[in-house]
Amino acid sequence: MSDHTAVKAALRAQHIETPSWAFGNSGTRFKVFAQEGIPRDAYEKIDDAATVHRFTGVAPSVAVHIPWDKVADYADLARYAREAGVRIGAVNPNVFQDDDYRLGSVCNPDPAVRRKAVDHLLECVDIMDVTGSRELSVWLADGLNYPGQDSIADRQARLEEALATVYERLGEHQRMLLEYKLFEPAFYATDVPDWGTSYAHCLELGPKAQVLVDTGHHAPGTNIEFIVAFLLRKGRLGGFHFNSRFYADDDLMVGAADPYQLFRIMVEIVLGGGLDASAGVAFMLDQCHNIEPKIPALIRSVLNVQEATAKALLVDTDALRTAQREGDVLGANAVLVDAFSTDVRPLLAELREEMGLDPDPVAAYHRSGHAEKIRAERVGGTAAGWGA
Ligand code: PSV
Ligand code: MN
Repeated sequence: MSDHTAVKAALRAQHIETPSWAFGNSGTRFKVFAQEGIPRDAYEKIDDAATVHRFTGVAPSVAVHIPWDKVADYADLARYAREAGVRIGAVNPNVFQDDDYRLGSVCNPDPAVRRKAVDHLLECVDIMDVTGSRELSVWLADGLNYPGQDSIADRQARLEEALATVYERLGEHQRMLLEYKLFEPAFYATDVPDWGTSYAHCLELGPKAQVLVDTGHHAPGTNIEFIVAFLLRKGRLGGFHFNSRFYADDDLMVGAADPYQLFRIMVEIVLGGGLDASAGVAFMLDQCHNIEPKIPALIRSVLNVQEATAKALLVDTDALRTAQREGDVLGANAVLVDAFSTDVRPLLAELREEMGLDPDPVAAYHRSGHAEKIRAERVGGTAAGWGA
């Protein structure tokens, strides 16, 4: 696409969802470094998401994690979000932080624990009904640490049964996104370890079940853009959890480790029609900002996705197709490299000015005094942290 007006229209339409949990304190298993000005409840996390949206203009929704974002009245939380200028996006059930889940949640050998996990998943669909959320974003920490610990096959059967129960409960405009992860916390075998397993379960469930690709959840060297192209073509790419990694599931800012990989992913999205609203691909962030300030890190992350998308939109698709048809290996590759090498910052600055935004959202945030304001206001109470 070389028409800049069309590129800007596509960028305006692309929405990037922030994760409520990225606004809270987080860390590694070695240390959680507390920061000042951290939200103390779900309402203040929504305020922070609204701040990211105010400066970027393209982050109008925030994913919640239950029970980390548990409130007495979800309709009130949804109303609060609307008034703050955002909406509640994906609902993420948490079936991994209870002592009962030591041997897994929906794959647990104990039927009572499985029931408890399914009940929580169903409770999250109830929350979606109230908040108007359309995505139930399911990630299961289920798996095995040792060979022989449990039957891999039986666990698949339990998984199938639980997912089917939840799938049946989904409303007409709701869908289930099934996230996979190679390892961690299970170190020997994970019950949904890869996109193939997730895809197979989604196929069995029905059209409202789609695969969620968390970019940090693969073995090193995995060609993620292949997965994206495949799933998109089959109508089963539900969305992303964007982040970047150097080693495992590092949850660093998307685009920080490998902007070229992010670009390649976005090229497949653009070429496969994944930016069209009808494709239903949810662009969500799933990150932890352990040592850096959280709001500017999330603003930067949104901008990184936008930059990669802008470059992907600048790929000269006619030249690409011609080179591909003619077997011009180097020519085809050069078309992609040219787009990747383009400095899209002026185009994005222009777009932001047209949207009534500051062309440099990170600088604008720092100038705004917002960080100082929340630091002064948010004293007392318990800062949200990994968990709550
Ligand atoms: C698991 O590593 C994961 O990617 C899932 O999406 C969780 O919901 C999220 O991280 C938060 O810990
Ligand atoms: Mn994730």
